[in-house]
Amino acid sequence: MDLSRSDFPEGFLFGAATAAYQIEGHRFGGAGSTHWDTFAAVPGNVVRAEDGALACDHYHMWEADLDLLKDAGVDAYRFSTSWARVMPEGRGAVNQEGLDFYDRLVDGMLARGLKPFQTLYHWEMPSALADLGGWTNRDVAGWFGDFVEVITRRIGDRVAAVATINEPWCVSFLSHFLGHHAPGLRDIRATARAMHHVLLAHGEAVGRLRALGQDNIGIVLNFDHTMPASDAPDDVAAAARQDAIFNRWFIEGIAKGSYPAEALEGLAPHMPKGWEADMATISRPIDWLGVNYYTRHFAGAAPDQPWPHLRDVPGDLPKTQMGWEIYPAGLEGFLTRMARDYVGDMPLFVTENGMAWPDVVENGAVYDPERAAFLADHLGAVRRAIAAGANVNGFFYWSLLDNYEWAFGYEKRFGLVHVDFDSLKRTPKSSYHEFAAALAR
Ligand code: IFM
Repeated sequence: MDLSRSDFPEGFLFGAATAAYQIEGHRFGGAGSTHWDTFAAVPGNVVRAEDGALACDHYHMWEADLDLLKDAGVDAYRFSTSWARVMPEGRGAVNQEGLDFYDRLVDGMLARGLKPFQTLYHWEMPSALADLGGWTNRDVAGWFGDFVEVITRRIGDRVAAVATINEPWCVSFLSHFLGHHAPGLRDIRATARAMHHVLLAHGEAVGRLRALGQDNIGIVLNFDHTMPASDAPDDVAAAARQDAIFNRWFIEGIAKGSYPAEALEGLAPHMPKGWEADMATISRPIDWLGVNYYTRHFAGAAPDQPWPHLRDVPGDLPKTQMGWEIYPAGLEGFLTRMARDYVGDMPLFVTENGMAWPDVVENGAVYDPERAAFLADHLGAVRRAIAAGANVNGFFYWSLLDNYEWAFGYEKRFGLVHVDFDSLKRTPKSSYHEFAAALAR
């Protein structure tokens, strides 16, 4: 990898990211059931019906995993704290074992010189709250706020930065409209409510965090470079609708206190009554914005289908194991677009970027030049965005470890470190070594 730290501004943070349910092993330590446990238990939802019960057993192997980060020479670690681990029923009783675990984990990061970047919700909706409608229930904002207070009182004094929600589009649209993620709904009314309530919960969390004296508060949004399938006006309009739903809804709610007209045209009839009054809470000021970026998509018009009248059209660039096109220019585009259209000089972090590849261990090693090239190309895009004036402060590779890739189970390998899901043995891939060497230069 032809890169070094000196290619980036002084103080630029390099890191790797994970999420609780994807690595910890949710059956350990008194965690409560989540909607992912029950979603995975239904045939057809998840490859081989796999769940996060064991995952990478990070719950027991966290020290070795933190050592991997330290040995890579990264500056920061993006992790999440599971709601259902801390409050097994989602509200009420607190699981002290869960709090103790995160307390040890944060101390372990600090002992290794790693800056803790915490995410408060990376998809572990406690089942007891899912029973009450989860993200479709307006009360979720208050339930989430209570959890935020409990975990922040325990570790907030030591985290370097905190994000409220990871990828609200996935939490809402992917999970309630497309049905690919838990709770697996395909219902536009549930979608509109989830898309609004997830932002309301974000705003509520910002308020609770500020009241506790917490600073460096952000949110992590995912973006997908959207292009029209052709120059035909119908396809151009379809791409604008897709862009509004995926890329604009959440950032406009937060940065401007409004939702894009192209998305409201289909969602407005299904929004909860009086939603407009929540926009002040949703647009409470934040301190930084996390950008997750993986790929691009072509959108075509599907006039014979209900709103949003969209069809996916495959592109012809090389693809990752997920079938996602590799398109680094999209990352540069979103970083500069966020700065230009929404957040100005506010610090931006690339909170996730990475690729899945069918890596195999051969003679005790994993050779993945594809990943190193992907990483170098996307870091190049970050450099170009910085040169164009975007205030990008850091980059987190997704993911440190191969892990539970949600509906794809353990099949898709995103890690810098290979995990054998039988023996749980960790094997740093050649991309890990190349990344470490670039950071040491
Ligand atoms: O694994 C996920 C992660 O949980 C959220 N962002 C995208 C990743 C890859 O699909």
